[in-house]
Amino acid sequence: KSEENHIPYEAVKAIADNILSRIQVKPVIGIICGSGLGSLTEAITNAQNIEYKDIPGFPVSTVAGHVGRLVVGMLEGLPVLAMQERFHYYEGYSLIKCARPVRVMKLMGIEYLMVTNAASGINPAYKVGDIMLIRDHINFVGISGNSPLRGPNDERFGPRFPPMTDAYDPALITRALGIAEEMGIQDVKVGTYCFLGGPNQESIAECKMLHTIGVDAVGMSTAHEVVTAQHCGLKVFAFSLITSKASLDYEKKEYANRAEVVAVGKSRESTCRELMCRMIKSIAAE
Ligand code: R1P
Repeated sequence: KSEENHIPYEAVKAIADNILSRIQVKPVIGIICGSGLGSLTEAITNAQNIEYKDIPGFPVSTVAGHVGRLVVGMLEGLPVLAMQERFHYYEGYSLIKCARPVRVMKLMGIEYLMVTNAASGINPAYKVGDIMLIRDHINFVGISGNSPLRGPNDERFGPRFPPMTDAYDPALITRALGIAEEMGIQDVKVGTYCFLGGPNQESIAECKMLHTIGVDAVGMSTAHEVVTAQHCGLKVFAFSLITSKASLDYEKKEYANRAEVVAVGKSRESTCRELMCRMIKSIAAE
């Protein structure tokens, strides 16, 4: 039950203080690395690693191959904290628990949240390897009432009914488009991400429905983190790496698999890392 994982403000603060007491810097940027994108952390200098299992009150990743640690250090002149990697609803945690690290970041003093994920392209114009800047989301898990904000609302985090307009900061998207152009990234996309519960991949009929309602890419994460970040006033920048193509046609079936996700992540890791670094550099220059 969601309620089981609800912890009070003071307990979130205790986790934040525990981490702060063990690190040398005070991060202002939080990064959540998507599947296959853990190498984003390789750009962090003076890196200090803390395993999730060594942080009292922190969840622990259960996905095979996931590292499960915080990487704290400097990136482009700013102190950052990166999650390598995240918690998914399908792992058995409530959304409240999956998104708990976002609140921990907030109480550590973090101001910006950079979110990445591996997603499947629903938009027929999308190709495997494309980068999609996320402009908005459709939170299928949340629409029916399963929200990381369910339960008592503590105003110290944010209001009971937070708006989701501009949850993905429009100015950061505009800036990223300029950076992508400078980098020569071919055909960067801007689109709508859809969060489904997983862990099964989408059926063909589901993909056709998602296409009809305006989804560009689909995955099993991100929206609950962004809802939580928007609630507590973090500025969010997010992008998806398109690691597979969804099937929209019974005559052209696609069979997404985990190895493909990891391989595409590997082939695009340096581009994703550079985009992230340049975004952080631009924030440092603000
Ligand atoms: C599927 O291979 C996994 O990759 C994506 C999907 O959501 C799913 O968890 O992971 P991230 O969203 O964490 O990148």
